[in-house]
Amino acid sequence: MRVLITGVDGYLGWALSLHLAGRGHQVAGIDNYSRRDWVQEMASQSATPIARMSDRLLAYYKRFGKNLIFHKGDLTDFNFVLNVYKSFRPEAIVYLGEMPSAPYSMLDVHHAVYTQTNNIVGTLMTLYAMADAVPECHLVKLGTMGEYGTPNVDIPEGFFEIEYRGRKDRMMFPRKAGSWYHQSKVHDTNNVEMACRLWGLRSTDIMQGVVYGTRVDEMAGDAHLLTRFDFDQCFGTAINRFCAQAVVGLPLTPFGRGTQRRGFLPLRDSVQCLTLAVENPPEAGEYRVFNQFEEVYSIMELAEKVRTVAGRLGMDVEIQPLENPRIEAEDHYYNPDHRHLLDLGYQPTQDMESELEIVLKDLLEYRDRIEARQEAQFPDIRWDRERRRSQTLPAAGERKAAG
Ligand code: USQ
Repeated sequence: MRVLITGVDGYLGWALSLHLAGRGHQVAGIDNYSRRDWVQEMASQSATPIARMSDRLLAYYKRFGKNLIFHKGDLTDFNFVLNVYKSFRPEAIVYLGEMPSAPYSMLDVHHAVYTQTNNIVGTLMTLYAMADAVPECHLVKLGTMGEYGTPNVDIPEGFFEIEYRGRKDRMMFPRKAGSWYHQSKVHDTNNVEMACRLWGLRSTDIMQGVVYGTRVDEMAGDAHLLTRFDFDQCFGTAINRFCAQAVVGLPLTPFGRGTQRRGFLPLRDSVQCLTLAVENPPEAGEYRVFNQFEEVYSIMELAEKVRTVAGRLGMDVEIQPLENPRIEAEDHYYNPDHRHLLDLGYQPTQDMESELEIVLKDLLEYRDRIEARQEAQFPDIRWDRERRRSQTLPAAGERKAAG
């Protein structure tokens, strides 16, 4: 199939491009390198060294042949997007090209507005470009489990039956996001669902849990093929941050009591699930939702797991909970459904400890790079109105770290 990946230079995008190429798909990718800029803005860097795109492509061509066409450009530029869709004529678009960090979006008004503009406008441009150029194409849109928040009821996959005053309907399950970033995904969800209903487009909206890990098999043996791995307070996710903290001897930092529960999945499973979605498209006009995660854990359980595995590798790791900088429920009910991907053949890795061992061993090689940006790990972006980070920051993308 011809598959276009937006955000191909990112954590998931690069890994997915390798996996799809390994399965014989023809891949095109779009990126404007903003992830590199955002992480630099946070005075951090990827633990794994990321080559410039031209070198990444050379390594890719060596392994998979010349079946990745790369376009540098901005997803909020309609003419650019339309021209790429017209020339490549994708059969599936995997839309990963969004600003993915909750803390980054909570920094200040500039970062909140930037996040929502970039994410919502970009998705809307894609819906219009699809309708104009490739109306049969399948949009695999990356949403987040965080769209639902943590309601005190079971969470279905997207829709639920509602009965009110004796009448029944099937409605989108209510969303209750906890950051401007998560909220941007809710708005995307509403827009994508409406475009399917009005224009007959087809889409799979992926409510993905927290991803962790350094590898997919296709990266083996070539450091140029590694994907990025962030550990700073904005772009590092909880488990990845814990692993980075472990290898440089910092205490692991569950926020608050660490009793928050989330769905998690390794990078290799994320890529497997996105591929299943691509290879099993919905009907024209269908909008479907996949809740994409493997298992639910509390943050403290994860910190314990990282400590156990690091201990086996000879690292002496402490867990030191920090006052929670976020406003989020710590003790809450959490029971999301996740049946659709299993029905399509998703085989969960189910071995978190082995995966953590791979991550820790990979990171030990790049210990110096984590140590060099150690300060970027400390969380000082706060959710509450009164105690938000006090310094005045310039608009997103304009602040560059020294060095
Ligand atoms: N947390 C800690 N300590 C840390 C970092 C995070 O306790 O050092 C806690 C947070 O308070 C939160 C949980 O871990 O309760 C998850 O935080 P996270 O930073 O790993 O993930 P989150 O901000 O929710 O965002 C990440 C990705 C985002 C994706 C989302 C899926 O950055 O792109 O949408 O995971 S989900 O969490 O299911 O919404």
